[in-house]
Amino acid sequence: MGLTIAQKIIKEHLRSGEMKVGSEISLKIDQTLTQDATGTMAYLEFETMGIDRVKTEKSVAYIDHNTLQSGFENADDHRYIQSVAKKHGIYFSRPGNGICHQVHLERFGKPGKTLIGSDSHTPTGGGIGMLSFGAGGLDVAVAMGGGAYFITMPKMYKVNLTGKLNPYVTAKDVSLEILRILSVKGGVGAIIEWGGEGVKTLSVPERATITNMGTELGATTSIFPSDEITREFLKKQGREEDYIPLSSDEDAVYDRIIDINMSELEPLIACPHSPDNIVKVSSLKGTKVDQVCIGSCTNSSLFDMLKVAAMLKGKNIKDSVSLSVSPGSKQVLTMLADCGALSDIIASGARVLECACGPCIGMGFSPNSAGVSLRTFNRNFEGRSGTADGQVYLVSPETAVAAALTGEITDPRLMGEEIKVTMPENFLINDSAVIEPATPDEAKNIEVLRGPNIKKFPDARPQNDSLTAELVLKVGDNITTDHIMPAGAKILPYRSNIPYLSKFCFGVCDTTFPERAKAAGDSFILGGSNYGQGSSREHAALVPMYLGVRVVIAKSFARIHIANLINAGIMPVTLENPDDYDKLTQGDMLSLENIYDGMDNGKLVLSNKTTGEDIGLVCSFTERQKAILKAGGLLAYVAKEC
Ligand code: MIC
Ligand code: SF4
Repeated sequence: MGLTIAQKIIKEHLRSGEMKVGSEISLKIDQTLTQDATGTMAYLEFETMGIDRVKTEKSVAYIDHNTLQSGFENADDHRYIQSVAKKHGIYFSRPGNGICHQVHLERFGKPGKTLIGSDSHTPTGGGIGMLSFGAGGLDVAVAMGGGAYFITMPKMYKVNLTGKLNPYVTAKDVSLEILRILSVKGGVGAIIEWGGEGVKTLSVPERATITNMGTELGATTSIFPSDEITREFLKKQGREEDYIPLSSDEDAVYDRIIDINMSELEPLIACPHSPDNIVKVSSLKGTKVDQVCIGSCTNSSLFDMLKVAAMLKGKNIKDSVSLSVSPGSKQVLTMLADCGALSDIIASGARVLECACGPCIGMGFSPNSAGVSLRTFNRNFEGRSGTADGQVYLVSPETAVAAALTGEITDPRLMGEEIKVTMPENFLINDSAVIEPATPDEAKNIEVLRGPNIKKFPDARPQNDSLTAELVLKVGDNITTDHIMPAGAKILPYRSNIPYLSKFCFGVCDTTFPERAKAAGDSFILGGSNYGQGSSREHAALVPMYLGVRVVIAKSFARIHIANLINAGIMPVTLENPDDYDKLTQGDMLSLENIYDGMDNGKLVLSNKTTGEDIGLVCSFTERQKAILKAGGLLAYVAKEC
């Protein structure tokens, strides 16, 4: 039987397990990346492991999320990451060099290699045929130390692309179309491979937009073939030697095939507050727009920015609209400046922000009260923009510019003739903002610089054989990590200070949660389906762990979050019968007995002491996961193993 692209890469990197859907496998990891908001914690964890030098082929530490430096906290974290990177063999991408996924694609990613990153949009690397996964910081720390990365062997989905995008219809619309078809849960447990004749019409940045947003489907990752277009991209980046061809076998078998005819697509838009809340742009015609933001790891390539500049050239944005443009990398910004396109953007009235995540993670540029904000980003979860009642829509750069120029949601196809941009012969290569690690000899004398905001990593506790505790919080379906542990300008600087961060845990749902959880001592949380979707931030597990949460019960979980819960020593269990969700009320006293036996049998009985009812739970863990939970989290487990 033939193999898919992902299966071929998995086969080459398999460290343990059988490539059987649903069973646990572990992979050798060639490259890692971190960003600052998750990186500080990941490097603290790496240091705890006591390994001198990373064992990967390449590890890169990016500073791109927390760049406001509104106090000493961010600056201290940057300094810590820079020094720890230098000492331990990690490349350091300075603040200003760009968004991790954009820079990694341009400068470091390689087809056929494996990459894990402490950021959920790491699958962007699939745009050049790299098998890349978002993971919690602890998993990245372990991979840097040479340890394998564990996943559940995914199903294989194929999206068969035919046709060709029409003018003003873009790769972003392809991403939104697949979200419309599959929803934010539709990719869970699957790798999405993009194939078919249509693939040849898409450039690497367009492919990367699509693999980037595969994260919003809940997919394990997404990947494109590596072909002549990939070779051309790498050649223009001065690294043709990194190219290898990669395609699926003719007789590869897929669990599901989805057809998308790109010629039939039209501009789409994701409405508040979920990336799968998709309608046609034309159906919202005339909706007044207050703010437009262009950028993020989804749409900040040179290709995107040149199109934006071409549409804005010689025009002024509407008085009522505020427009921000954040180029994805120093390379993109410099090339925009060199060819004059940056001047066209500035002249239109746009505010050019630095090459960083910025508004995407609520680091400034929050919309006005109840403001309508059109963003070329990948997430529009409630409150994420920093304005609690902000109405965020996700769109392509073309739809974004159309709104900025007209002041209302406008089908970009009405904006006149097709825009044509000419991509340069070569990209401008200048890696001056990437600092190389020290040699092993030099490293001995490098001091790691820690600021006062870096607090001790909280100790996880082993799961005991029984637990009686209160259900401190009951929440609904599709709870995101932005609900559990919000980000944004006010909170993000404290990512290395779990005690402080804990004051904001679940703030979007219930501001009384932190106090109540602390008072309860041990506790349970109950969620609906797809609990923990969204980011890879392990803080969404570490902070509840710090507040005493021992078990999270849900109808179903998102992939990265379930791994983060186990790594933090919190036991994730699912309801055997999802309808039993209604039999549990916040405040109920719950009890679990014989937890260890239950872990072995895959089943537990939850006694609701308040109502007297018993509820069946499924707890299917691998031997390794059981050992992690019993040890009190991954760090304790790794320490025991060494
Ligand atoms: C996000 O887009 O939500 C983030 C911020 O990039 C997160 C990482 C984090 O919370 O630091 C992600 O996607 O993993
Ligand atoms: Fe940064 Fe936004 Fe991309 Fe997350 S989704 S990495 S915050 S640009």
